[in-house]
Amino acid sequence: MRYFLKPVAVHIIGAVKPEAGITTDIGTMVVTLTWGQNPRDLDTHFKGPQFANSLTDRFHLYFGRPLVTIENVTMYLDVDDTTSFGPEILTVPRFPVAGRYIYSVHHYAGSGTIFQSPARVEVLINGMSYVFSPSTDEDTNGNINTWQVFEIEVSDSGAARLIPLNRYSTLSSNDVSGVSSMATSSAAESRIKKINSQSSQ
Ligand SMILES: [Ca+2]
Repeated sequence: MRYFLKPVAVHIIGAVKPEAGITTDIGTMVVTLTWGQNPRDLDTHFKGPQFANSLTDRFHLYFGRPLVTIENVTMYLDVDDTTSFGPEILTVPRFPVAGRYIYSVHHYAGSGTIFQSPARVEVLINGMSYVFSPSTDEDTNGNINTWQVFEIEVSDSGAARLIPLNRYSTLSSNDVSGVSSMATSSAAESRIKKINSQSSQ
């Protein structure tokens, strides 16, 4: 007779080495971003392959493009909260193709930092919960606005592996996740933000 370990919720707070990968089966993923009063506007960014294993043809799901459909799977961001606290919820019904998917948080507007807020990211995948939050303030020069939180590596067989990243950098909203996205000018982005703020009031 074979026994199987019952899945146990795992909480990952702060810096975790990338090799501490966790294997999960393919399935729905829900990512919830919450934060404090300041900065008032943090943003969800999610990037992944448009075709299997592509590192160059990437979709970029964020407030400017909150719905992305690949292979008949629609991934979506529920709302762009611009007035503190969140939540912003990303739903991935299933991973449409093999490859690497990266989830990042970007400080768009408002005083304070991702570290001071502090930002908090909860990942639910196949009944497991993973919670990420910056453990220490690494923003020594006050310029860091991007937190690459984690990566999901999906194999050709469909197995998904969550890999904590906890990388910090300074990027424009267009460049979050390190791969240049489909063109959205800063001016266009500001207009989108303005419309969203007005509609949420
Ligand atoms: Ca936001």
